[in-house]
Amino acid sequence: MNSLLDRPVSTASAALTLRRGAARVLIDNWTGTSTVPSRTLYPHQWSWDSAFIAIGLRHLSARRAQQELESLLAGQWADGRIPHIVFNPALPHDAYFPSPDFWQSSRSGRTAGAPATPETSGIVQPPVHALAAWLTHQADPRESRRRRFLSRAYPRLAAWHDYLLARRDLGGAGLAAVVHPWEPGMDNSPCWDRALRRVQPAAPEAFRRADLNHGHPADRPTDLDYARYVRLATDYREAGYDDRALRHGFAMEDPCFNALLIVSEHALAAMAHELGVDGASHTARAEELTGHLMARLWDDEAGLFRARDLTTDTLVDERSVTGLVPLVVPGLPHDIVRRLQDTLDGPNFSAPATRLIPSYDLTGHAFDAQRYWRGPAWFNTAWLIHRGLRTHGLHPDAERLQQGFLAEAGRSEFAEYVDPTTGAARGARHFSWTAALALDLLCADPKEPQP
Ligand code: 9WN
Repeated sequence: MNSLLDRPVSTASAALTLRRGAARVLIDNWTGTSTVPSRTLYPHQWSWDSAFIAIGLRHLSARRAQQELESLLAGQWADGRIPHIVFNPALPHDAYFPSPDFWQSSRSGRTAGAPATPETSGIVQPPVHALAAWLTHQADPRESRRRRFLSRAYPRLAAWHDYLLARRDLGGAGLAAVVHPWEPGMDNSPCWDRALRRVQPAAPEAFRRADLNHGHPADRPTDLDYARYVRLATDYREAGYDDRALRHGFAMEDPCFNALLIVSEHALAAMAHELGVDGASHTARAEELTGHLMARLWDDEAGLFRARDLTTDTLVDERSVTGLVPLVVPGLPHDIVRRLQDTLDGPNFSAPATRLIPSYDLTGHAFDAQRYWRGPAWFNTAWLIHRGLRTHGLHPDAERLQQGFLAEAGRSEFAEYVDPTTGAARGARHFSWTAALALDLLCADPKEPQP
């Protein structure tokens, strides 16, 4: 891999140092078939992490980026779901909780279509994969065609989206729902607090956390939160992971999750075009979803999107970065784009010290600058919003965010997240998607066509 590090670049020396550091993280976290988010805290393969990782990895090795996505897709279930974790069988069960013997995918998920191997979790994460696959293809179309990367990935990614819209439209309004706080990827967000309070916690002796072996308790969810996560996952497992067989105790339409589905439908349309098949249904679906997103989740008064709690059929009264990520949707009307831009610049989300975007309202009652998803700034959401700013031609704002991103990623040693008010590093260090997305900002052609 040294040849990758030594590739000639025309950037200034600070950018070169950052680029080398980011490449080093990705090389160190590569297992041979995929990349772990963190060697310590998250030692298996995670779904949306792998998509973000591929987006950066494509600048080091397009082939390795393809393998990253292919190894995730090897864990796909016959019903189309892409599980949120694909477990590494070489690791001991106590390396991470919940482990394969908790999810029991090959046994409890057999009817729903879980593969016999590898073992996986039974829940999902945001569908950013088709976007990642398309960007990976674009990084080296010749290598992609040689390996038939798109023709193998496209049907699987289409099946994934079909699963989300056929099985997860729990509100019956055309959007995909998440059924566990781990599914929107922003696990500990105050957005889920009220709904979680309705969930009966699992008994403390029913599980043993592994995250506190590596993470600081002040950064991580509480034991009570964990007990509720365990209850929801146990109920799902006991229903055979069949979305038709239980009334989910937690069901939300999440703005970020659905925005990524829209962007990924546009990416599927681009892939279909490349493969010479008709992609009109993907474009039509993306447009329909955009209409549903605005009709169901836009809060005009607040100037951002909100999650909808399907148990009460009400919008969640919290301001979170999930409500700003839909800026990444290409077909948003101009007035919504302008309102989102104002919200980004306003008192709830503007953090001048880092120029990053907090995960939760800086003035909110539950704001906590260090506990994950309750305030800290994350690099994947910054990357998505940066892409959205560029998509809508807001280049000076995009440039400012990019400067903040690169400064904080480097200063924090590619931390999992940072305190948005000081830049202090929190969570894991040498975190893969932080490195991958920094690499992408350093290497991507700003004129790259966006699907
Ligand atoms: C549970 C791996 C994952 C990310 C999530 C992030 C965190 C896991 C955890 O780490 O979640 O899936 O144990 O806290 O919230 O977005 O995909 O990096």
